[in-house]
Amino acid sequence: MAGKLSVVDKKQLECFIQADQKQFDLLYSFTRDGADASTFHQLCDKKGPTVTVIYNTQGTVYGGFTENSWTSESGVYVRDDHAFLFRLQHNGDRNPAKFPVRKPEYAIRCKNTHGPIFGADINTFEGALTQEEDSQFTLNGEFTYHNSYDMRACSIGQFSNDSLTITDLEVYSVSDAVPLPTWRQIGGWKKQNLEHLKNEIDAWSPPHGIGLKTANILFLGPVGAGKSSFFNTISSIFRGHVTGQAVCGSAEQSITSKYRMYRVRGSALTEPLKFRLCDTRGIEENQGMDGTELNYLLAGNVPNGYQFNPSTPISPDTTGFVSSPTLNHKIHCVCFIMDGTTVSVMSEKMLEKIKALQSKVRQKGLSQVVLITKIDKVCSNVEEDVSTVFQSDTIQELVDTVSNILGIPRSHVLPVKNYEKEINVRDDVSLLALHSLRQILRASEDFMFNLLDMLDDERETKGSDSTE
Ligand SMILES: Nc1nc2c(ncn2[C@@H]2O[C@H](COP(=O)(O)OP(=O)(O)O)[C@@H](O)[C@H]2O)c(=O)[nH]1
Ligand SMILES: [Mg+2]
Repeated sequence: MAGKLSVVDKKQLECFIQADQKQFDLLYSFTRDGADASTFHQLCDKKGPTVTVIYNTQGTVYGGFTENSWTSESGVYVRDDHAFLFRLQHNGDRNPAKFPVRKPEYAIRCKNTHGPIFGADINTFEGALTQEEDSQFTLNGEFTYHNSYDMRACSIGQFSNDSLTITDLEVYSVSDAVPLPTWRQIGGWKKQNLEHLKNEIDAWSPPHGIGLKTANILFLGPVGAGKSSFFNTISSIFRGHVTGQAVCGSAEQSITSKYRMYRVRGSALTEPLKFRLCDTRGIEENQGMDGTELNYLLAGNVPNGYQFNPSTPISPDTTGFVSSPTLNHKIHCVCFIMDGTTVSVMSEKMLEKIKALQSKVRQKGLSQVVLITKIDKVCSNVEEDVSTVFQSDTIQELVDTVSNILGIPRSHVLPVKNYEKEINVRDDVSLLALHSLRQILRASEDFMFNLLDMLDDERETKGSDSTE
């Protein structure tokens, strides 16, 4: 049994302990082993650093950490300068707080007849407790506050609801985690890595010398792959909350039928970033995007906001058709967006269609990148914690498969999880999405540098012609 602590809670505790990565192994729990002080000592004594976690019936999760081992003494206090009490959830909501030890000489108390005791503050239970109806337990210890721990302005109600009715008490050993091997390095998953990426993308602009104001990135992929959602994900990161500017979803009316060259900005007042994400209708086996339409899109003939019409394909006679597009209208990089849950079982016909579109992109000398979406549905570890993506064998295999199917180097095949059911932005989701976006921008730079080379060559040729 793995215990009830979620990945997010474990990360929060790592942050409280001020450690990089810790491994939490469940030593003891009321529901698994029975609420008995002697069992607690049998399973938890001499185990080094531990965390005791209490879950009450009101959805509050709190407890204490000690670096020292529990032992079966007759009631001795053990000094611990790094012990602390903590709260993870309050009334069902995440509400983390750390309360450091104030009198370290009284940090924990080891008593063979009792469960975990933190200072003169939390005395959990004594002897054996019986499980009540509704699988509850009532602790028979005593909670008195502001003794050995600095509770700051937190009242007993804000800490534990002043309630001793709980659903479980767990003790985990806390040890240094052995990092799993990763198959792709991205330079860290910390908040500062995210901020760094955000600043880098914020400051990004096309190379000088070709007169380009923005990079135009076209999303191509089957209906429902997550094209509109990827734009929303990027927009959410810069706006600071999950947004739904591009309509997405699987219902008929939410399927994209307009061509939109979206700009990304932090707020209505800030300057847009120097790239546009171009969302278009999806590829379908028998209809949707075709080669002619794609050529017009790549060349920059299709006006922003153009409504696709299945019965009359776009042509130079279409209202708004941009007949003399400049480099600023053209597409500079194509990003294929594939649904990670279905890509390995794609029909032959769909694959043929995508390959035909790919060859049009290649003919224009444009860079291609593939995003694999919905990786949360492919791997449950990734669903809980996106920062495990490059430790997942399943995702690695998926990247290999897509790279083989589409003939695109693995460095240009990027797994992402879009914001979809979330209300708030999450660092792990944002970091992976921005990392992918940076790869896309770099791919668009490849095309721009080729263009710059050509322009330089032309200038040199002209220069040498005029000096002859
Ligand atoms: N779980 C999950 N769902 C996603 C992800 N990306 C998109 N979706 C969902 O897939 C559906 C289709 O997405 P949408 O962006 O409209 O696809 P589009 O047709 O390519 O624009 C929507 O219901 C999204 O919420 C993802 O990374 N994870
Ligand atoms: Mg869409």
